[in-house]
Amino acid sequence: MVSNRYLDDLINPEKNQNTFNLNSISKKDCEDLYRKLTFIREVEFKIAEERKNGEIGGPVHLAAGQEAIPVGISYHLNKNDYIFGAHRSHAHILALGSSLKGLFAEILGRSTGLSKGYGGSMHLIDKSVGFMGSVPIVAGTISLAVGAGFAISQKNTNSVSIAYIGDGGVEEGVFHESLNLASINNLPVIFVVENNLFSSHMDIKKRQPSSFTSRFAKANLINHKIIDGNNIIEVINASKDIIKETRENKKPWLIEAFTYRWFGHVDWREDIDVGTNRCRKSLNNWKLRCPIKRLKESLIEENIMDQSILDNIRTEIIDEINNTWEIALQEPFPEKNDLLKNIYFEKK
Ligand SMILES: Cc1ncc(C[n+]2csc(CCOP(=O)(O)OP(=O)(O)O)c2C)c(N)n1
Ligand SMILES: [Mg+2]
Repeated sequence: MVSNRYLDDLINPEKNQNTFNLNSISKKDCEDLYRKLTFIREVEFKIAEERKNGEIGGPVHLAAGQEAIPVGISYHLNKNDYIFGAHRSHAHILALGSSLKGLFAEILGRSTGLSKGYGGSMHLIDKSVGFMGSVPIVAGTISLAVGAGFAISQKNTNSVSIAYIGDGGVEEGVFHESLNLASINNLPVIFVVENNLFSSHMDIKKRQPSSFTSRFAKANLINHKIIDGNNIIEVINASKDIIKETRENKKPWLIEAFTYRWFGHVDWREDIDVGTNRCRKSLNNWKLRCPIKRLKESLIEENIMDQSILDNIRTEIIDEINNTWEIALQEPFPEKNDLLKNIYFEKK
């Protein structure tokens, strides 16, 4: 039974700024996690910068601040699982090990991009790592994840299907229908609600009678767990048993992970003056709850790695990202004649 105090702290930006207990994770994994989180954060910063200076033509939805959720969940996934994202999915596809060059090329509309340059930032796919797709239509992939759950159940394999959903996505009818179908059919689907307390510029307090969306799991007799999405260790530990149980018992779960995005809804601005209750004070407090800062401080506190090693790793990562960006910029655009190629079915 989780205490109300714990739950209140999860949505209070002034709480949970502490370091982590790293006992459950090996030294090597600690380093890997730091690398992965830092890599994804710096990729998002690079995209923000290139969007700002006009190199990227289309909108980008950035997840800086929210990285611990996909990184922690992906820790237990493999390429035989089925993972579905939404409009803010750069972190999710990278956490699964997809190609950075493929992501950059896609965002730049190049033919070597993950969706051959036809989709841009919100249309990502890489089946080789289990990522089955992301779309801009809010809640658009939840029912597809349930479909994958049906397929797993028919084939009787031990894969799982993951649906990443925003707190805004929960407000679409298809979310509720999907929970119902997954529950009644005992499907191995894990609904991961990334509750960043905002849908575009609207605070959840103005939209819902409660900030906790996991109550909808209860209504459908689905087990659920509520966690601090900015605590990488908590995400890893909580999702470990849930993913294992879902593989074995073929029953859905819902994880509600609280977090906050550093940028505004779309593109590079912080948007602290846009929307309800988004202000400098709460953004600053959420930055103190940063999953990377907390991991870094924990690694130093427990003498696992020191500041200079951590800083060198970050510098190496930034160099790699900048080099990959330069390579992606040289990639070709799709051919004009191919524009209609993947739209209409053509009989061979
Ligand atoms: C069906 C539909 N309705 C509205 C929109 C406009 N829209 C795009 S993103 C978004 C907010 C979604 O919020 P949430 O699901 O919490 O995800 P977050 O942006 O916080 O990651 C909205 C309303 C849309 N793309 N699709
Ligand atoms: Mg949201």
